[in-house]
Amino acid sequence: MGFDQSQVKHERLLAWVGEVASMCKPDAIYWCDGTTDEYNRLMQQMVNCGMAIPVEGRPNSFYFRSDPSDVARVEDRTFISTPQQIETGPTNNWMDPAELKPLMRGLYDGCMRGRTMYVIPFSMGPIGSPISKIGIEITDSPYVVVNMHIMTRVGTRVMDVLGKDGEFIPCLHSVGAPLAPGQKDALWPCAPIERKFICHFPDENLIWSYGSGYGGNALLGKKCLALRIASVIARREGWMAEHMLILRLISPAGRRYHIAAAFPSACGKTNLAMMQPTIPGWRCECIGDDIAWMKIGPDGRLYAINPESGFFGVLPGTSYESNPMAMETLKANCIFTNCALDDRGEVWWEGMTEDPPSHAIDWKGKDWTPSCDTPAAHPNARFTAPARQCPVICPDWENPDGVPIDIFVFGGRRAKLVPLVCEAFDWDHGVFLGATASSETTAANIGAVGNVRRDPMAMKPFCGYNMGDYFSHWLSMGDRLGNNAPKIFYTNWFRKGEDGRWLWPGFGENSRVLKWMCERVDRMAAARETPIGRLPADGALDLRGLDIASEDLKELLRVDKEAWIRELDSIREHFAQFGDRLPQRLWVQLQKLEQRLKE
Ligand code: OXD
Ligand code: MN
Repeated sequence: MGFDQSQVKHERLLAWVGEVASMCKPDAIYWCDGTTDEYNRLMQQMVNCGMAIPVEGRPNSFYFRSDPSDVARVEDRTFISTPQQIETGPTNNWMDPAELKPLMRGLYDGCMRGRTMYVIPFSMGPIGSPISKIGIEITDSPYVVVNMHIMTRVGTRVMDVLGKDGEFIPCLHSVGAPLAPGQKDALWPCAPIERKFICHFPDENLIWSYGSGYGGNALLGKKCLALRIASVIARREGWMAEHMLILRLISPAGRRYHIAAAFPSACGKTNLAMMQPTIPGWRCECIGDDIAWMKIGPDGRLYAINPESGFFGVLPGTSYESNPMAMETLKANCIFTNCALDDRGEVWWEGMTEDPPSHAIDWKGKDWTPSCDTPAAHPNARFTAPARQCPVICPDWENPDGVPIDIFVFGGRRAKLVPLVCEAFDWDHGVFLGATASSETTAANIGAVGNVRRDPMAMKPFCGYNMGDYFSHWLSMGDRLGNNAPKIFYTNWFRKGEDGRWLWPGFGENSRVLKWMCERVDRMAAARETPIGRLPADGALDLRGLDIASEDLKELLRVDKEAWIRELDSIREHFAQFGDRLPQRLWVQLQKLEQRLKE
């Protein structure tokens, strides 16, 4: 029944757990051992109180509905707290720790009354890998515990590695809904939006989250630790923590290429990570779908691991057509949050099947039929699935040494202007492409949908320090990698024609674009120089067997100089916000782009 606290010999850990307990005042403390038995027991408790519903037809899978206010990451309520505001930069919300800490202590005071406080020892990355980090999450949410079981490596083995004095990153989470004696619990307890706080104290490697049970706000190993805090540690220690999928592409000759790709939330990262190439003989294996930690190896190349052990993916739009490997991954042992349940008790979401069920209970628990004008599943409904269940998981996905990266891809969702693919002239130009990446916003973050925003390296919501310094870190990694640096590309799968139609079919057909990149690495494919970068030369993209109109292809690869010249001002404005923290080398890149466009 959990890990026995008397076995814990780590004084600092015991002291921290004691401090948190006296502040939050839970009814009980439970140390998680990470066993299947523990998972089953907690799930059963949640089923018994009506919070979880077993899913029909998917063994050991459960369905949850969140509170309607708690459906996505809350960027407005996410803070990076350093003594000097300049250290967090213009893209983060800042608060002085001297102000934020007392405010948070006030909220945490007694916040776990009536609840159990769970202590979750977890490893980001294979346990014991030199790239991995240990965290301890304290939470009062059993939903968080079961999700952490899937998304990270939890339990006794982590405690063994931690020993008496190992380093850990303290992560404190509460749903912010204390219970008075006899008070009935909500099915999804959380605090109202103005009392949600997702706080990071990078100088202390500390995370304090309050008021939300949603994955990105509550599973603290993911965005908070593996990106915001890890990005700060990575800069300090000379490695990289990036919002990137990792995949291995294997050519018919058996040559392996490793690709790490950064796209903003809900731009198809999970689909690309598990993509099934349509080009005969090519195969793809998935290593990770969201986060890459990368270090320079003894041979001077850049090696990547996926710090997570599960996928927390968007359900709407996931189907046997868009992502068959994800659909296979979801057959058992999964958690579904905020989709719909049909009359058989099976999960359903928009885009899953061509025909919707004739009746369902929607994500708010209301009757739903196809004639309703609201969707049955929330657009940011999610699955939590063990990575090992993915049929194309790479045999090296847990290799503690990681895999050597050949190619970086940046991208975003732009209906106009940005071509299907372009290759950077060199590392600095690649960093420029990443630093100016832009995308139309989606449902993964609360706020307006469809605005164009700059999302450098897809890290805008996740970089834990001044983004100007982050760009400098990228440049210095390139300097250290020299000739071993991965080649950098930029893609846009979402360009539309005048008639509003997507011009590129996407999904498995994206393998054609990745193949061109691999051939560029091996100097086997031709490119044409344009002012914005190198694009596939005529005939260089392998389009055999693809039915695509030649005008569509032309439009996909068109570089509209006039429109790009109009884009320069917005890049200048974007760069200007970083003041003297923006590396001069990026201003030089902007000047060069302008010259090339005006030549
Ligand atoms: C995610 C995100 O959940 O980027 O992965 O929002
Ligand atoms: Mn993500």
